[in-house]
Amino acid sequence: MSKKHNENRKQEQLDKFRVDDSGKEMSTNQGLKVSEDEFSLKAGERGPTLMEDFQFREKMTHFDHERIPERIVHARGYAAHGEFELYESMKPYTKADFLQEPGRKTPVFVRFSTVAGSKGSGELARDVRGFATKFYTEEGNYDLVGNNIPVFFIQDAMKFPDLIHAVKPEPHNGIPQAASAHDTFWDFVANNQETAHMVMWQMSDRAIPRSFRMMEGFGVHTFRFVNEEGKAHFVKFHWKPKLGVHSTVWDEAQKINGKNPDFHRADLYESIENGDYPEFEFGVQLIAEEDAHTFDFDVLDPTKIWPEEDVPVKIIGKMTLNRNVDNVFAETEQVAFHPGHVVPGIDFTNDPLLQGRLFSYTDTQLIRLGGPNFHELPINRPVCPFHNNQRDGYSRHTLNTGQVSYHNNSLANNTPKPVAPANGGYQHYQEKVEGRKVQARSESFKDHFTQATLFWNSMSDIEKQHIKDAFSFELGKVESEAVRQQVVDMFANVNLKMAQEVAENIGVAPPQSGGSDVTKSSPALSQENTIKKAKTRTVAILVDEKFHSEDVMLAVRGLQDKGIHLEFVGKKRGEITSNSGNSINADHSFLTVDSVLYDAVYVVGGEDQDLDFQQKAMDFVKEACAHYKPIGATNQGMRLIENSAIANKPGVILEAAINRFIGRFSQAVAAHRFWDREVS
Ligand code: HDE
Repeated sequence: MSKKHNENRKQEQLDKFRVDDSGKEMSTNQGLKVSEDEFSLKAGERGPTLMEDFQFREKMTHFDHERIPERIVHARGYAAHGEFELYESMKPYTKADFLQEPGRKTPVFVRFSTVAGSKGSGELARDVRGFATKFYTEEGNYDLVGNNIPVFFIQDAMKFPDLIHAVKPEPHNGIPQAASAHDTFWDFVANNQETAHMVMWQMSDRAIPRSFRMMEGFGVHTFRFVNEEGKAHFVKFHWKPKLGVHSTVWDEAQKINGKNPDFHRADLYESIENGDYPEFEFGVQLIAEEDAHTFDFDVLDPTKIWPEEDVPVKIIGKMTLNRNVDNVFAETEQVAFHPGHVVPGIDFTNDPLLQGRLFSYTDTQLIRLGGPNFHELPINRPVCPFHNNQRDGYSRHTLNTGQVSYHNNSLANNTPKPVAPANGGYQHYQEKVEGRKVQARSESFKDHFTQATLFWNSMSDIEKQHIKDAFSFELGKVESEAVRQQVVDMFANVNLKMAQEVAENIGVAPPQSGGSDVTKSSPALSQENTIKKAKTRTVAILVDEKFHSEDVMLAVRGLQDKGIHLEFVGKKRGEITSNSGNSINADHSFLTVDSVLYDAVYVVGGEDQDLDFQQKAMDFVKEACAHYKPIGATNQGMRLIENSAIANKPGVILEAAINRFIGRFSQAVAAHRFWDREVS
């Protein structure tokens, strides 16, 4: 096994497959130079196209076959390359080579996704986000195929097709796209009550993230770390974004889907292009095997978290996403993740959800990528060499030489030969198992509500309000009164008052019994306690003719120094002249952007601002206000807002002194939202 440690190895490998067609002569796929590419071969200028036009047929046939099946779940996704750097050796717990030496860097590829929607659906759906990472280690690919929510809806893979059928558009009319707000999803929830905990997360702000860069990631299942001595620890994996965990509000999310359905991918792409590389710290929670039974939940149950206050998250490394893909189809679409792609030192547990996934992912690639050779696609190739006796199949690239393709053999000296565990060969953890063959749910998996209430208890008031609003929205769209009633009755087990308030909003009887005596909370679950930074936030500067040049330039410099990304928005795109005769270029007009696409608004205006500008700027500001966003104004912009109803609200910074404005406004941007603002 090669021990060459080179974090650029994946890039170097991919570079060999890159082709730049620009400036080149055109040819067919057979290398024949093409002289005419606009007109097919015809019998006479107005005659029929001829069958012998191989060039037309090649071009059209290739086009006809351009699409592959989209992923059955997680179809809508976006990815980037990066590197993972280890801070602290995990040697006491695992022998995984990439987790041994602090400072070691491993190339990674990460794909973020929504779950329910089709490949072209809006990215701001209320949904779970996929967070799948492929580590190209020297011992083979390790895939951590996680989500941004640490628990799952169901406990056994057997139910996955049912869950997904329930959330996808209903089969009789194909409605609704990328939405859980419909009868079949909630019917599934009420009749499969292990969903309770995850549904609480799904109704929370976690399901409408501001950015892929501002989400946590979780391995969800309990995995095993196994060290050199063969000792195992149970482990849960975490990604913690350096920018904190932040969300949109639901009204805003729905509008973003219309204004820019590519909002999340554009945010990721542009951040990387701008050099604002997204960073996530990698954390592990560890439980010694012998301690696994000391908790009030079963560590094999994927509907349970290990509260961070009970089992601390040890931060052991950092991932930086620093390179966009060259080609979305070749990389993002063809990447094939699989929880079964592990390396020595990382192993599975008997979590029945994980066990089922170990079958499903390869199976799905066979249909999606058209055969068993998808590991040869550039994005899926390991960076270390691989040899075995597997041969042939659709689209085989490798030219395996020689006579022998079987084992054992003598003609090739019995090679390729298996490698002993001591030399890096993978050996399954030798867990002792014993039991009758049964189809059953373990008794220890039957508490569905304790942690759902723990989650509820951990929320701030505004987060609780958002959860109630989300339930009211989602259930408000359910036609069946019986389903609505079943759901509120079910969630009375989480919190009676919550369920009663939701019932009032959706026209069903408030449940009279239920409630929970769980009082425990976990502050780590609330986004109120997250990291807050102005860095990489985007601010729209609304500007009109004869703006105050000196102030604006100062403010722009000051805010950019804080890492804030600024875009000028005017009545039209293009040049806008200042009071001193110089000009700026408006990046956008009120026609092409909207307040929902920004984190905050800064109104500058201008001496010549006309009624049209005033009206559009106020609409922009009012919407930002309704979404609790920071609003700043100087110069003529201040005058505009001073006379409006929003002037004295929290997070509205009206400040003539530019230096003070920069300080106060950037602090407001860092705060993200002003929930104590009353909005009508
Ligand atoms: Fe997946 N899941 N899943 N899933 N999943 C797929 O694999 C499946 C589950 C997750 O960006 C599919 O290549 C089953 C949990 C992500 O390419 C498929 C079960 C978690 C992605 C599949 C689960 C995930 C997938 C569809 C229940 C979080 C996108 C296309 C046992 C820990 C990866 C594909 C990417 C994709 C099956 C449950 C995460 C069909 C059977 C739990 C992030 O194989």
